[in-house]
Amino acid sequence: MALDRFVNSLETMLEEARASLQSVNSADALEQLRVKFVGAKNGALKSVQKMLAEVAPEDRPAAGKRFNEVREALQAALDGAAERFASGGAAKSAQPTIDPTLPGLRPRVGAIHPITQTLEHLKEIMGRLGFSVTEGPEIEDEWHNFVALNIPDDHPARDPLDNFYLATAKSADPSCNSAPAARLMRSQTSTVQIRVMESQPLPLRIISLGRVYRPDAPDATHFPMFHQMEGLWVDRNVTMTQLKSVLRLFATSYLGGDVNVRFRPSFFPFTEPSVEVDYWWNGQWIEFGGAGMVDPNVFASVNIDPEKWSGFAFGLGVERLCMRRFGITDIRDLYRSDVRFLRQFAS
Ligand code: FA5
Repeated sequence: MALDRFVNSLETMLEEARASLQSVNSADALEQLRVKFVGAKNGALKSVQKMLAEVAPEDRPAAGKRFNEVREALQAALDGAAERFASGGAAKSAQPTIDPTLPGLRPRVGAIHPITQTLEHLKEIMGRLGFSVTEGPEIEDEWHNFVALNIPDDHPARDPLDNFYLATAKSADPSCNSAPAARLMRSQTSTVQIRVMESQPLPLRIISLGRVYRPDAPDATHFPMFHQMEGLWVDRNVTMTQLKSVLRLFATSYLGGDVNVRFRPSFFPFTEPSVEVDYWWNGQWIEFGGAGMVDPNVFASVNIDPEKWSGFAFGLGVERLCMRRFGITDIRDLYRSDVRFLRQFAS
């Protein structure tokens, strides 16, 4: 074989290898090129090397020299491409290798918070008992949180240390001497009783669920922010018997037919008579709400004639109901935002 033809074959191969290596875009493709050009068995270099035996003996030293040069150039081109992958070069990031046989990652689906689940469940039960849902604001004035609920000025429930009062700005008008109206984060959902009786025609049968705020020290059953469900039924001849029936029906629907519920005589300024309602759990009575017949003074503050109308009201602690149902023993766990804890209650 003529020297020219041998050198030509060598150079064509080197050119083809360099062109392929320039556009290579994955480590797998690079490995295929390595096998194609320098593979020990059937690589292109090996084939050209076999042709060396056919070169005339006098040309062999020159052919051998050129062969060695091309082999080194080819190896350098392969090394250069391999380095680009090792250092995360453009070629690597341009098209990451994907193994379609690997099992997929299951995306985590969010879950509804146990308190939200409880709120929905309570609405559903009370809806079946004929109560419709109403809402009220979380920032309240003293009229709705106290005055109209028959809680006088000197009542300990109005102590600034027992409520979250908001800082109120003084009027910018210098001629305005009156003190700005006090506002606070509502301490109970009973505020909604007043708002509903002020604005809706009688008879009424409503519930209202939402957040309330008190500066209570957190412990296993207390938190400074919690939820209440308020209920109000005003009609002709509503009685205490109906109140007890509704609360008992509610408790057995929500907590189960075997739940042990008791009513204790108590006092609230806005109901007369008043009771506190407990359920039995883990060897102790847990108070989950207060209730009673609407006090005539409350009716008077919203211009309802107590001679013609009567009503009952109740306010239940939603967290305590939720805890009993889900078997949660510390209220603080509900608000630690620890998804490992909350995920257990995914519905
Ligand atoms: C009241 O808030 C009255 N407004 C309830 C009421 C409404 C009585 C209508 C009569 C008529 P009390 O302060 O007891 O009542 O709170 C009611 C329930 O809220 C309690 O039984 C308890 O379950 C829950 N609760 C009270 N404080 C906390 C707290 N810091 N953390 C969690 N739950 C609480």
